[in-house]
Amino acid sequence: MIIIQVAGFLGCGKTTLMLKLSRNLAAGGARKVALVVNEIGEIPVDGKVIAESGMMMKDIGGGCICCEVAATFAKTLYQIYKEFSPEYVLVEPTGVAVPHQVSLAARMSGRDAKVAIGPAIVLFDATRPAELLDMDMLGQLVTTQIKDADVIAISKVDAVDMAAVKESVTKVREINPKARILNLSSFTGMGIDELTDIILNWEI
Ligand SMILES: Nc1nc2c(ncn2[C@@H]2O[C@H](COP(=O)(O)OP(=O)(O)O)[C@@H](O)[C@H]2O)c(=O)[nH]1
Ligand SMILES: [Mg+2]
Repeated sequence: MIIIQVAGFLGCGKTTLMLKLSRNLAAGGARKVALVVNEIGEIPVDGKVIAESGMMMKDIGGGCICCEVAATFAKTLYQIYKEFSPEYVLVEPTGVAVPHQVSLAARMSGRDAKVAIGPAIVLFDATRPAELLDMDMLGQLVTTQIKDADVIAISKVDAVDMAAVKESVTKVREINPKARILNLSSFTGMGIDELTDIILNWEI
């Protein structure tokens, strides 16, 4: 069971991407995919939509899965493994979560749930690069998220021009020289197949 997190600051498009990506990964039922969403006052996922497409979804509230409710997260992963045994679990942490801590928390369910950690995908909202990186506290958080990423998706590229996309790419590249960077729009579908291929071919 491979755990893939879709991280990034509040409003950058995580939930919207998770829905598209999970469908793509599931490939009409060819693969089993579960979703875990950790929400603290964020826009909830429509559980009915998920259930209809044969996937499993768990919602964890009451704190952050990388700290306060890490144990609940680990238990939830174990439960998913026992009940559903999917190939992939897509995890949406809260906007303030730090990817390596989420990975650590996922490992806590470890041996029992036969968990392997897949790529940490971090979204970077192309519509507000300055806001995300230049403010003091937020800038530090977003910088840490970017540093922790295996894959950085410049999100909402449909809403900005190419120059703005390039500006975001340059900024995140400075912070993380190693991560794979791709352009994403969950509205047009751009980047979704590429992201799916990255996940399917990821070497654990
Ligand atoms: N233009 C554009 N807007 C998007 C895209 N993906 C999400 N959004 C919008 O961004 C807002 C936040 O999206 P959401 O998925 O809830 O972000 P989250 O807080 O990171 O889970 C919503 O109004 C979405 O409709 C995209 O690819 N393009
Ligand atoms: Mg969300």
